[in-house]
Amino acid sequence: MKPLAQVWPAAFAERYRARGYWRGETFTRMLRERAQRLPDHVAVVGGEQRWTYAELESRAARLAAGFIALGFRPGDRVVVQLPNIPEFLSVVFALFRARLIPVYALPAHRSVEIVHFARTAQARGYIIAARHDGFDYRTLAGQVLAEVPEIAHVVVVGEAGPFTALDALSGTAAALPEDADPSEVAFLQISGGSTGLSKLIPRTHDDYIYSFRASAEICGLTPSSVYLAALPVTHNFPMSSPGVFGALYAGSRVVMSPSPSPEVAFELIAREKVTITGLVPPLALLWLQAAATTTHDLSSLEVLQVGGAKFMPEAARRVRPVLGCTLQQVFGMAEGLVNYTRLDDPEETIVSTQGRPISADDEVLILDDAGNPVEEGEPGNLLTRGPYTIRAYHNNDGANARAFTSDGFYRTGDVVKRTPEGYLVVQGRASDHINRAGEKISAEEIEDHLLSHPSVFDAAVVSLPDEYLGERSCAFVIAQGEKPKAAALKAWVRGRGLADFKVPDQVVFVDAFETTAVGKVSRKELRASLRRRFLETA
Ligand code: J2J
Repeated sequence: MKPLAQVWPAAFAERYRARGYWRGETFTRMLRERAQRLPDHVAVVGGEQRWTYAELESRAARLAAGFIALGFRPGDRVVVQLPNIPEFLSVVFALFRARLIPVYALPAHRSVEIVHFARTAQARGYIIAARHDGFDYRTLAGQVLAEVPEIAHVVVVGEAGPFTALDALSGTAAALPEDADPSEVAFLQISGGSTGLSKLIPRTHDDYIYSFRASAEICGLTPSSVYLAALPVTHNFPMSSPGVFGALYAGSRVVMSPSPSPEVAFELIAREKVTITGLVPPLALLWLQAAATTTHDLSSLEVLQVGGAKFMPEAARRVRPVLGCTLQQVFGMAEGLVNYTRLDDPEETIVSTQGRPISADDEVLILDDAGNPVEEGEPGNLLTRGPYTIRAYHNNDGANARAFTSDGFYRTGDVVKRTPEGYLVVQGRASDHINRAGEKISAEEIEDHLLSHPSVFDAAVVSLPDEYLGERSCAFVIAQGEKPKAAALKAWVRGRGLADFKVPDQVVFVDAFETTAVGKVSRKELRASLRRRFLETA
């Protein structure tokens, strides 16, 4: 398959190179260089395993040869759905080494999502763990294969059943291709899916490595830092802000936590002397609560990053007194732009803003609905372009026409205001998704699944404020014929083969939806008015 493109206009690419953002690094060279410089330094810890940089590199090289021997060809796409285990790193570095393109899926994804990613990316491979968190991914792989026979190989970490065991892969290094061109697409990341199904985000070696190299610097990572991957590592935040890749870039140690729960993570923090980790706001609240009574020593923790959804100032203020570390707010997106509060910012900036961009060349526009710049300090729609923000989704002309302006700005869908110091404060969003504890849910996608139920005449899914989750999802449903039970509708959505976090938290039956004299209101207005009326009467 030919390499995928993500193309910046030549003048921009030249500028990003001239300013030293794009340095022609690749994932493969990055790991090789670390393995040469810090061969015996521990790169990753997880479960019973502790691999040095040299070991991680040799495992990746062996697997890369194994992937080629299995029949993959450079350019092939491979869906990677792995939990937080060291093998995630050996697998993806092996894919990079063999010039295969990982497509990242979350452990929570089920057949609907995986089939969609596999089809959209035209994947030829699928890599899973045998089991995780009580779920058997081999069963899921069987369902996916039945729908996407183009997947030639399923590779399993652990007991492989009918598939290929990762451990059994072998091949000769001689068959490996040349290293990638740094401007090539290295992998496909998935979008939060604000409208309809998730879109695929092509990121190049050049642009992504810049984003996590700069992130590692902003977060002060060094070879003596220890990064705990608490959130699922295939998500863009724990992957790159600075995440596991930023940590490896800096020669730090990565600790893979199988769960973000305080019970599991606190023990790892104490044992491995973790210095930095990242959480979504609901988990940060849980950690703050648990820290009060824990017997584990958390004193090594220097930085707690919180992002993915808005962290309220009242909660943010408690981080330093309770955990004794610096809070860093992170406002980022898999499409590119990432904002950080800086470690030495005044406490007030840290608790009340979502940070400022990584790069001096991150262009930020804050526009009103007519597309004109708002007055400084006023809220408006955030648009951005820059050295690590994509110019287009993979193979999706419709979404590209909506999400990007003709001069290449990405419409983030977020409503923000900017402080005089250039820090962004997230006010809300224009798009209609639900940000449930950092997991983005498309209202449209869930409405479609509800509408497939024979007793559903119409459905509108909205976000409601939730004390713990930040937002929860609520489906307003007009029934036809016999009214189903709320639990039955939830089970219906789950049974369609969707990630659990997408099942509506609440179902409210209504007799009719609002229409206006001129006809039906837009779905967007309808959702807004349902939410308003519900909250007024609640
Ligand atoms: C409010 N909303 C936020 C924040 C993200 C680092 C951190 C997060 C993500 C991420 C990421 C927010 N306050 N602090 O990729 O590298 C909402 C916005 C944004 C959307 C992107 C990273 N941090 N958000 O969350 O692609 O609405 O990336 O546009 O999953 O999350 O979601 P996603």
